[in-house]
Amino acid sequence: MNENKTNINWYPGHMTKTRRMMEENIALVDIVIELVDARIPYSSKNPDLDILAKNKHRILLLNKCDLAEDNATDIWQEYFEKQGFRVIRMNAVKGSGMAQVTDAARELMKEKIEKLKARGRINVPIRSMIVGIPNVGKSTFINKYVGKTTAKTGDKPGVTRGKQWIKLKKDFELLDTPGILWPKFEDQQVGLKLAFTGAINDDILDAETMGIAFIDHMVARNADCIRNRYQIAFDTIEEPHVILRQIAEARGFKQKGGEPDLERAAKILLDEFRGGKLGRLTLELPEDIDTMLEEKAAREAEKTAEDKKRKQNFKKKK
Ligand SMILES: Nc1nc2c(ncn2[C@@H]2O[C@H](COP(=O)(O)OP(=O)(O)O)[C@@H](O)[C@H]2O)c(=O)[nH]1
Ligand SMILES: [Mg+2]
Repeated sequence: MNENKTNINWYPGHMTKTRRMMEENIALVDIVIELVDARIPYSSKNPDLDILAKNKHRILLLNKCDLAEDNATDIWQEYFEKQGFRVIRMNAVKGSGMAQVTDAARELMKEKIEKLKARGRINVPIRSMIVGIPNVGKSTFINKYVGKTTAKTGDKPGVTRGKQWIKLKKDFELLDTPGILWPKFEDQQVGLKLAFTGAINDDILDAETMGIAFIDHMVARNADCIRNRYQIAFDTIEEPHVILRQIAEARGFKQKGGEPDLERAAKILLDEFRGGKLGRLTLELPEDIDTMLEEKAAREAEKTAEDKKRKQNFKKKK
């Protein structure tokens, strides 16, 4: 992806406040359940939660599995399990994977609960909260998970300081509002993938730039998904903007003067990707992340070397 063409800055002003609230809420729970987007499991994972939820049990939900490639999801599941996460594949819209969440939570808490019971405690509720970046499916998950059978436990003054808990089972309570986490800001590629999936606002980039970046990304990985969807032929070394033009022509999108309407084509392309119409697509694999991080480290090393040289030259001149 061209580093210069796009310059995204989506740093939210109120991140400090969010972080503080998150810390307070995490302190109240036993388990932090993070949702990530199975199409971009790395890019949609909050970078700071490892520190924020340091001493907590963690469950990772690979959500929107229905939109991702199964074999890629297998790879990601293994990747995160190796890092010590309890991983559950999820389609929050359909409600698949839900029962596993409660089971996993009970299992994670088993030892602690047994200890408490041995000391005479009768009911030991497991408390958890849902967190994740915007649009990852938190509300959808909670609505489906909670269903109609449960009731809010309401305020428990003194204990929860005004927090609302949803009692899901006799032994299971969920904080009723999810924690909205900030996305990664570390790399342009991450930003673009967040934009492709709709995790960050569309108005950060103009549609045409985003469409071209998306084509650039997809053509290298799976050109056929675009060829098949729009019934167009192109070589994988073709310029992305030419492919966007082909899409506009294939769909008959024209501007007033008769020129292909690239903006409309780009919007449709992204919409169709998000809606799963290009097929089930995972935009990144662990190996891509390794490459990205290596490239980033190389860039930084180069910059440090350049800075050093500049400083030396400056000294020499003096
Ligand atoms: N295909 C698919 N769409 C999902 C899934 N989970 C959530 N969505 C959709 O993603 C969008 C954002 O979901 P929402 O729950 O509002 O995300 P939140 O911002 O994290 O609360 C909505 O259009 C949901 O219907 C899923 O597992 N599969
Ligand atoms: Mg929501």
